[in-house]
Amino acid sequence: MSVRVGLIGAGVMGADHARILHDGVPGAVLAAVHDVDPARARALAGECGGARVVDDAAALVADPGVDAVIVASPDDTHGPLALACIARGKPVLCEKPLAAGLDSCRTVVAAEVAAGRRLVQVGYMRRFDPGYLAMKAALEDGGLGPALFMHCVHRNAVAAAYLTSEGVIANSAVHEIDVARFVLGEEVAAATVISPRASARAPGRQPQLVVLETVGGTVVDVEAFVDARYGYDVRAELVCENGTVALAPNPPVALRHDGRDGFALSPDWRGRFAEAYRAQLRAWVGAVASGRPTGSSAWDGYAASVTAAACLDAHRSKTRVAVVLGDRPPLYGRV
Ligand code: ISE
Repeated sequence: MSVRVGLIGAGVMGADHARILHDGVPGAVLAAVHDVDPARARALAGECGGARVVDDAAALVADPGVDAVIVASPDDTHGPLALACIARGKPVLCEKPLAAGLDSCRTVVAAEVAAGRRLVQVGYMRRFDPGYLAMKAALEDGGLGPALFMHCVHRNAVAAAYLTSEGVIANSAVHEIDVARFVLGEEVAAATVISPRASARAPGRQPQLVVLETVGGTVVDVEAFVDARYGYDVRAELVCENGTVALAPNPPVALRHDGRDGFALSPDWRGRFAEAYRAQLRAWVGAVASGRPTGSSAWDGYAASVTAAACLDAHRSKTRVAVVLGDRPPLYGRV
């Protein structure tokens, strides 16, 4: 029997999830869509197999024809909707962040712990990217020895005018926070942030250099620059005691066109991480069907948000700030 998925939020990411689900996630069907703009919900539902349009987000969660929910609505709705799904015992794939604000993140974790089972997966899709998975496998294989550095680059071609210097950390670099915890299998102990001047094209926000120290002593540096113009560019290299492992810099084919010889870059994350998004949805649907959770947990979502908040403190105070997570509930196993 197919998992009947309800989608809340038919914007950029919601539409992407709906299309991937419709195009081919075995064992799942898009059953219902809600958006604050009903016309947008109707258009997406029509494009993706004619799902029902539901007027109200709470009604979609409660709908007996919906087995599991994708939340891709604005950040401040994530926490309340995750709580509603937990209360109904419905699995939820929630776009990042887990919730707006650390108190709200803690409330979601506490509700899940009280429910006694993992229902929340946070959409940190890089955990399903073949490159990061291979990097993690290479580290775990042991031949490279312990990791010393993880060097990361996160560049967007363009970003919304409203994105601030803080948003560069909380909205973009937070992906490196999550994936560094995933690859290294460790929590972050402290954060420092250094900011260059703003670029002329975006005088209202500065690029950021985030430096994280893990509890085991690995240093992770992240250049986050959302006005790079030339394309979407994400890189990572792990430097270990006996060697290095890096994400392959180029797609499988090189292009000669228009007087140039080189590699095409995606304009944004949907193309660069297309495989990761598909694998994430497949894994989530598999987890819903089997009852064995996967991906970034509510605790991972909380830890990423606490670490991002420490980075924001470090950015404001220009000091090194400790990351304090508190005790990890047994429900979540190890990092
Ligand atoms: C965006 O919100 C995302 O989540 C993308 O994955 C990230 O690369 C981008 O920088 C963010 O703005």
